[in-house]
Amino acid sequence: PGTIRGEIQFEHMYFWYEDELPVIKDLNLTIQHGETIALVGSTGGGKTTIVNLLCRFYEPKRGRILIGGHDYTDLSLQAIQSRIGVVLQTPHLFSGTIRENIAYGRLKASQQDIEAAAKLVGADHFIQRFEHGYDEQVGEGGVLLSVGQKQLISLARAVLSNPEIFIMDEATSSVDTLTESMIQKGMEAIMQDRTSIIIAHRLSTIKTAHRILVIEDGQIAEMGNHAELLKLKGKYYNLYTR
Ligand code: DGT
Ligand code: MG
Repeated sequence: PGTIRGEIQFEHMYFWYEDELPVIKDLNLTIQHGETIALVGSTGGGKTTIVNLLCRFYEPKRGRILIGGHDYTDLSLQAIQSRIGVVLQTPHLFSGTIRENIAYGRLKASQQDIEAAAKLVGADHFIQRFEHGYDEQVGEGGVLLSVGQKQLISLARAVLSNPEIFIMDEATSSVDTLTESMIQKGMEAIMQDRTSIIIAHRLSTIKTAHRILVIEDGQIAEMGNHAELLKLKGKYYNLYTR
């Protein structure tokens, strides 16, 4: 008991948006507590939809999702979202300072914690260069920042929330590869002992995942670790060597 804290299960899950075209088709998957899963696959395959469902922005049309062994529709929305730290494919900042955007309502967060989170994700160096540092205004929706900077601030926000489940949907897609490789170790430390789901088109960032799932047409087309999938010489191999 108590060992399935961050376990996630998808049971015979189906989903479609309002146009009713099937997007997720009979997804069955158990992600162990502490496991790092990577979702890859061609555009439109359903990866972000899986994240939307897990955060309960939408609910499954058929089948169910269990978090920590409980059907998640029995949990409150707030309970679910407080257990999940998510960096969305399109990062959302609100008008305010960098500090406020990282703290995101966590009124008790100290400057030290905020800076530690920013350092871990490689955001601290560009924040320090602003005239007002952490007190710099980001503008409406973060217009005064680049997409990569917004991504790193969202990442720092997710890190600071210290979640049981950590989800990154193309979280560093607009960050330069040097910064990305510099934060790799920090990100691995975050993912250690948490259930983590990473989505990335840049496959170098997901090589170390425990399991990689190729999602095609709303289904799991291939599953295995990096070495296993390369040996298979299938879809993952084609994505990787393309
Ligand atoms: P990506 O990010 O381009 O690699 O693609 P995925 O794998 O994240 O795909 P996803 O889940 O965004 O889209 C799966 C399918 O669902 C695709 O046919 C587009 C469709 N879809 C996504 N979001 C919506 C939505 O809000 N409304 C409707 N009607 N369809 C959507
Ligand atoms: Mg997506």
